[in-house]
Amino acid sequence: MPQQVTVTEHIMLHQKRIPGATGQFSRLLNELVMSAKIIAREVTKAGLVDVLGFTGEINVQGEEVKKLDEYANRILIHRLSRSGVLCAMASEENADIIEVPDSLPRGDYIMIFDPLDGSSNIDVNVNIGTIFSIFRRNSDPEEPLLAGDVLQKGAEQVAAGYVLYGTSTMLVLTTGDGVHGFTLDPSVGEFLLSHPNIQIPEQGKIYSVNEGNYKYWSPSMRKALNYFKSNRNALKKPYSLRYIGSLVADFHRNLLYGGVFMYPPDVRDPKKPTGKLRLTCECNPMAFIVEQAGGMATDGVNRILDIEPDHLHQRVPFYCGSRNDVLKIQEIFEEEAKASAKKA
Ligand code: P6P
Repeated sequence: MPQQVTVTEHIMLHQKRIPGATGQFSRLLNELVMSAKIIAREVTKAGLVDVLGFTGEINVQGEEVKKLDEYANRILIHRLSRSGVLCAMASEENADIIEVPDSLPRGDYIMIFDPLDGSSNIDVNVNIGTIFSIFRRNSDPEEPLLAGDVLQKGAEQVAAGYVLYGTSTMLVLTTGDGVHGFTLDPSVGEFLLSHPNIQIPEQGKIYSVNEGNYKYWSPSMRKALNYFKSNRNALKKPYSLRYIGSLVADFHRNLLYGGVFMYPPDVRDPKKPTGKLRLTCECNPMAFIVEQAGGMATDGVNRILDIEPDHLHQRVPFYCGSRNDVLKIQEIFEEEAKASAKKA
């Protein structure tokens, strides 16, 4: 009979390899797992609100169920605040850092999360996800929290992962020793190890980008896109385009099959000149995961994990996936920059 390893056992086994981990780390991840189970329960019912007429903690109005990202946010903040492990959190849904109040037990970790990324896809039953990033506090715990404790560069993450709510609910996690996938077995309510040591293929066959923004892109991004669509690439034939419009779903497919996800800067929305995706709650965790799986993640020039955040909701260009494909994008951008410099 195959060994069934729960995520809790995996964390406990791993904890031995986290220097100084006093069990805090395991408790934090276990609270996250509990939150994921609660969110998964509500997400799977989202389409039934008109049939069942109830939604558990969300009121019976249909539009409330569509605000599942608010619900997921409330669940995560409530449970993680009571883990006794965090001193602060930051959420894609909240403008400012959320400090754990003195009335609750506090710890030395900080979690940044997107509670339900891609939530606009709920109405059409497309996979959505929770993305998280975990840091240790650097400053003296006896002193007030510093912004720099939260705005650490991605290379300082101690763990990152996502929960993918879809045909099955999966937790994909790295604590710096590889990437491991756990699938929720609803019959026992446990996440079981289903994808140990995930490695992304070095060479992909898929590109993921919203081509609807083509006319808003730079010439170098258009050149990169045309590379993937041409016969003059590593495959000697066009890559396949796969774009779900939900980061966790697009990322997860590329992680397993190989491929590259791109969200470049565009001039479509002047409020988002550097792209749509957020550094701290989307790009950093995905970059940590993809590097641990043997892939790459850059902003087109810099390694995502080396970027020092300026502010909590900073947006960055994002190119992430199979190493050869991300390197090729960087090569095209470098060539275009040199050509432009010569013309100048
Ligand atoms: P677009 C979802 O809203 C999201 O934040 C990511 O999950 C996804 O990758 C991206 O936006 C899709 O954006 O502009 O292509 O619809």
